[in-house]
Amino acid sequence: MKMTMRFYGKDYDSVTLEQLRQIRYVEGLISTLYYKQAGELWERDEIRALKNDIEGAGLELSGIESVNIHDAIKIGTPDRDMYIENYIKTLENLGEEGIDLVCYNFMPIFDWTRSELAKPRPDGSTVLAYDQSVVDKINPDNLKEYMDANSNGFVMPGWEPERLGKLKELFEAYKDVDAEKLFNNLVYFLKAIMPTCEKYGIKMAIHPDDPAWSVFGLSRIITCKENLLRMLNAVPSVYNGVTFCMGSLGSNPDNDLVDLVHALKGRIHFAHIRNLKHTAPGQFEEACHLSADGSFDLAAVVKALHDDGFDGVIRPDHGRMLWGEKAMPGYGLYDRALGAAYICGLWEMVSKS
Ligand SMILES: [Mn+2]
Repeated sequence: MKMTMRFYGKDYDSVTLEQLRQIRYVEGLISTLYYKQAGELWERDEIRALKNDIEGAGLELSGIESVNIHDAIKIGTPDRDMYIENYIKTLENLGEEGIDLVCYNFMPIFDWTRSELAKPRPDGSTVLAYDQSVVDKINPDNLKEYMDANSNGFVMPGWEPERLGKLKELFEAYKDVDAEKLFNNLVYFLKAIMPTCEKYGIKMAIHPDDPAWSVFGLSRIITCKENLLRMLNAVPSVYNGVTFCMGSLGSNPDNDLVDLVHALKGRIHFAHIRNLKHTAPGQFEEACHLSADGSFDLAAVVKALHDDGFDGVIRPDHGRMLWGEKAMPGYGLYDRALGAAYICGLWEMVSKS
C-alpha cells in the first residue's frame, strides 16, 4: 500500500507542502484542481503545474480526488454526452501526465453532509457530527448559509458556492431521478469512459455516499454491499473500482466493513481510513483514528485489506481539530498526521505477523 494525504493545492489548503513532506509516513499526495467546476475541462498544463508543485516538495501526485461529475450526467439530460466528452478529455490529459487513480462520487447535489462541523469533545478538540433529526429540520435552501458560517472561511469540497446558489433549480431537475434512474445514468457514464481508462490505465474509484442513505429526499445509491456489487458487475472492467471509505460506508451500522473489504476484493483502488462513533440511530460523530475511540475496528479493516493483497493508495480521512488549528473542518494537519502514523503501524504489524 502507499500512504498518502489529501491536499487541496497550495492556494487553497491551510496545510503546506513543507509540512506534509515532514510526515515521514506519507509518500504521496492526493490532490485536485480545486478551482475547477464540475464539467469543466482540465488542461494538461494545469495538471502539470499541480504535479510540479507536489514533486517540487519531494512528494508525488498519487491520484486525483476528485474529478467531479456534472449534474447533467447524474440527471441524464440531453447535454450529458457533451459533459462526458469533456470528462473523457480530462481523463486523457490526466493519463498523459501519468495519473492512474481518479476518485469521484455520484451523489445528487450535495457532497458529504454533516449537521455540525465543530462539535466540541470533552478534551477540547472538535469533530464533525451528523444527526438525522437535525438535518430533517433544515431547509436545504439554508444549508449553504449554515455551511458557509461554520467552515472557518474555507470552501468545503463539494459545496462550491456557484453551484449551490442554484439549489432550487437543481432540486427541480432531480425531482424525477429515482435510485434506478441514477444507477442507470452512472452505468451509462462508466461505459462511456471505460475505453479511455483502459487505454491509460486509469483506475476509477467511486466514493461511497456520505452518509450512506438518502438525504433531503434525493436518491443515494453507493451505500451498501448489494449496490456496490451491482455497480461493479454492471461494468466489470477492473478500472471500474471503489474508494473504500470506512467513514461513509460505516455511517450505516448495518454495513459490515470487514465483510465489505472481502466482497470488493480486487476492485478497491483507494482506501479512506477513519473512525466514527455511532451515538444513536441516524446519529454519529467523527472520532480519532484509534479503534478504541470509535465504533470501528481499524486493525481488522487494515488486516482485511492486507490479507486480500491490497496494493492501492491509502489515506487517513477526516481528523479532529486539535491544538487550536484553524483549517477546513476535518482536514487539519495534526490529527490526520497522527492517523497516518497509526495506520502505518497497523500495516507494519500485519505485514510482519
Ligand atoms: Mn472518504
